[in-house]
Amino acid sequence: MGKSYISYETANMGNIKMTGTSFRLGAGIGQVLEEELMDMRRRAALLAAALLFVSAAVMSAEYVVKIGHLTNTDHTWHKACEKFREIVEKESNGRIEVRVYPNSELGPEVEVVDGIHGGIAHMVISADSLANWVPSIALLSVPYMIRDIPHMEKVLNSEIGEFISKEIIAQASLRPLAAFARAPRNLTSNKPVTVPADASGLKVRLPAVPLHVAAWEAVGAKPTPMAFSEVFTSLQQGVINGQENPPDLIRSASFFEVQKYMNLTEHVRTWIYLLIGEDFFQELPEDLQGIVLKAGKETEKYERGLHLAAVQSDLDFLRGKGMIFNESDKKAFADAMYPAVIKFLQDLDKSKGTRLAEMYEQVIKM
Ligand code: 2Q2
Repeated sequence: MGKSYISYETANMGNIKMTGTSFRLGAGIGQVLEEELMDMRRRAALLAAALLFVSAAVMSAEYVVKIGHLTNTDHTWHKACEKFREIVEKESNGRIEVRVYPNSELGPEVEVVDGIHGGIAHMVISADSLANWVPSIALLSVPYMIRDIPHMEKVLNSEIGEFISKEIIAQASLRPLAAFARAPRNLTSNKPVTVPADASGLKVRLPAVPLHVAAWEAVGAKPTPMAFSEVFTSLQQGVINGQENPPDLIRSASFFEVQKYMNLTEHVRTWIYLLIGEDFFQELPEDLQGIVLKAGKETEKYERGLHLAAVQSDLDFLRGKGMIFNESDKKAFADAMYPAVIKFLQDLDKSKGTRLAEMYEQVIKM
């Protein structure tokens, strides 16, 4: 055996650059040295494998996407975010890593929006709470406008739906990737609320959305806007004595533990978006943009299936938890809210140049 020379090549493994040691051995080496040499080779191979393993573990994705939302992990929104994560991580071969933060862990909805604008968060589930940025989104808060899911889909896919989507990109710098259908909002309380007069003086928590406030003031309630994550404790402590949300969120946040009545007011039906920060989206290379957009569409389909299955089971669950379902007089609530709602839309049209009163008329004719 002549001059032997082993080396392992410079290995470039993610962040770790490793240059191999070379061993030079003289001629005329006997069996012992030969064995030693084999041993060295084995050790070198083992070391290389170990380093490769370590580097794979510390190798970070090119992009990390943080999604913040307000439901628990059993809710369809969370499952949808998990689906989005799966698709995006797989399709991008790990170039994008998605982290989902449920239960407002990344902050309440509007704070996540602020976080996206500040570059520390990337995605959120939101809609009418974007009213501060996007005046036209008030359309999604109009009570007794959307009748059912087929009607919702018609509106969403109409020119009006397209227009609102574009406004969200232009004015809130957020891009809708998916739209999730929502169950109708119901008022919960510790006394039955059947007609508007029953809500008189009721301290009702609302999301900080001006049109919701106008509608409930018209009914005679005392609206108290606050973040969703504070509602449970506020109900428990009596800071408020009612709140209104779709049954799935009443379930997700365990409001049934502190609210006895599910008043079937069914006052707002709408949808909610899975949104990504537009600046962040524009930073992504085109192929990753395509993956994100496609994943959004798949997530929408997946969530719709889960949602349709959840609507009845959420009601059954809440009944099982002892909530008393109370038939509210929807016509009476609609009549009480209508003048204030129309005036709100007209005022906004005047002050912000929106066309909401006209859009409302179009939507109810669809
Ligand atoms: O009560 C809540 O906070 C939610 O149901 C909100 O309606 C929802 O988060 C919207 O504010 C969406 O922007």
